[in-house]
Amino acid sequence: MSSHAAALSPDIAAAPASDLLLAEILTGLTARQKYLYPKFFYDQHGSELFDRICELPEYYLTRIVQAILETHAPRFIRRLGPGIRLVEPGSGSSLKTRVLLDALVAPAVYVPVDISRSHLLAVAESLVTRYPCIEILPVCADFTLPFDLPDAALPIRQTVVFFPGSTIGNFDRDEAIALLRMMAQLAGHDGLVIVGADLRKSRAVLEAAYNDAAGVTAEFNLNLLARLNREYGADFDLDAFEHRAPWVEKDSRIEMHLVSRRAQRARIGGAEIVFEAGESIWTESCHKYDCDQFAAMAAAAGLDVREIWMDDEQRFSVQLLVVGEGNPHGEQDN
Ligand code: AVI
Repeated sequence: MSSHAAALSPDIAAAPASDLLLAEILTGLTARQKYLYPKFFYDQHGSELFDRICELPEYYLTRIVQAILETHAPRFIRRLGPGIRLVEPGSGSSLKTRVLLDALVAPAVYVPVDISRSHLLAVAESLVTRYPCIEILPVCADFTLPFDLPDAALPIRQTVVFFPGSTIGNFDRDEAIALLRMMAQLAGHDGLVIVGADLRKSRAVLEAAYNDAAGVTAEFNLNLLARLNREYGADFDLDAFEHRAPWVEKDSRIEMHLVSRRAQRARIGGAEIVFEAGESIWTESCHKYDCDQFAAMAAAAGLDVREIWMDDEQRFSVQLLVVGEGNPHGEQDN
């Protein structure tokens, strides 16, 4: 192993300005069906709550993805050899990444990309200590918008974009295709995109996963409004909203909503938001796929499925995608 000294990027890209975010929030809260983008879940507290969700007995996803990665990823990553740049959009606590980081052949570079600056920095600092032979270059950015990859000190031979945790399912079809296209572009010529896609299963299992008995998912959902109160001076009454997450069969997704328990008004950024009793803010969709459907989406983004890793019961899939022939990103240099 090389003894390359790891370093935090000195100039982490700026997070999106809060007035732009407020404009997005107000657009959502004044729409006919009120909505907020799921990216707003992930302030420091929201990221901690999400980590707790991942430990819940009902939330099968994290454990299965982890088991799939542990079974398949190390050998695969070692075979790629040195000079890999591993880019992880929405890296969070980088927990699933460890199995890849442990297997990376030095010298290598890890680029965690996350919207929560404080969480990103805390995680990056602990990674520097844990992986002294890997250059850690955190980027604070909204990964749904184009962002630049930071320069690495080392020559890069191949880029692997790692997006394992089913977050692709939090986007509708067109958005998911656009995101896959952006990942293909980041991966560039000869690059790889590794994406987790949760598979369709029974209503009972799915609804339990998003309506846990301990109420952590409800707290995660409500933290959105708490965050608007903390950061944007809003005055939402948290007790006047309730978490709901039904499985919507025809759209193959769990829909998360915050339902107003009564007619009420809330103020944010100089605007007044009016709620009828029973009206909801749609906060997240969690799409579940079958493999053919996912392959069609990947193809629409110019990516071909090279391999699929699954658990024995075929509850979750990790898809290895390569830039397809005819995709202009295949011609691009990194
Ligand atoms: C981040 N994403 C993959 C989670 C999911 O399962 O769709 C977000 C989540 N929402 C509620 N629980 C977990």
